[in-house]
Amino acid sequence: MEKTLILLKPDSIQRNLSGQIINKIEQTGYKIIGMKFMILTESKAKEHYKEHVSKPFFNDLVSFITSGPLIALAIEGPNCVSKMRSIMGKTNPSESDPGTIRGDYGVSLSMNLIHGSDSVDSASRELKIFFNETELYSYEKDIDNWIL
Ligand code: 3AN
Repeated sequence: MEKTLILLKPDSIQRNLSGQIINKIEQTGYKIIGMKFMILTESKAKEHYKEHVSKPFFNDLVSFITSGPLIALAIEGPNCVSKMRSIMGKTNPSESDPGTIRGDYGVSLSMNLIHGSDSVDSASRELKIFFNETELYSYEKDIDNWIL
């Protein structure tokens, strides 16, 4: 089954929005199979954002994501990578549609509340940075059969 990594970035916690964002994710019907409250180490942050290493904003990205606690979520369900990307909204909150997480709550490009893996391959790589296999839980929900 497809899995993806979601991060509620430090601004979600600072702005007391983590509950609302988790609520939106839960309302999709997709399954939370892992959840962790943590402060990311610099080395894990660099590993997570390694595709951006040459970008001018890389250092700011690493210092922001390590600046305080975040919540890492592992989500499972058919097509969950692209579904989560669509409920997040575009990278720049000012271009994100109302109803999306960034469109409703985002205020800046660098502090845009949430990360979601952008492909199945990225999800597989990124999940390993945040979770061990034993920290991801397989369980049944009655609505599993309703999500196609
Ligand atoms: P997304 O998170 O929508 O997949 P990416 O992967 O292009 O976006 O960028 C990763 C993160 O880098 C974004 N969430 C955002 O916080 C930050 N970012 C992207 N572009 C810029 C930029 N031009 N200036 C500052 N920060 C940026």
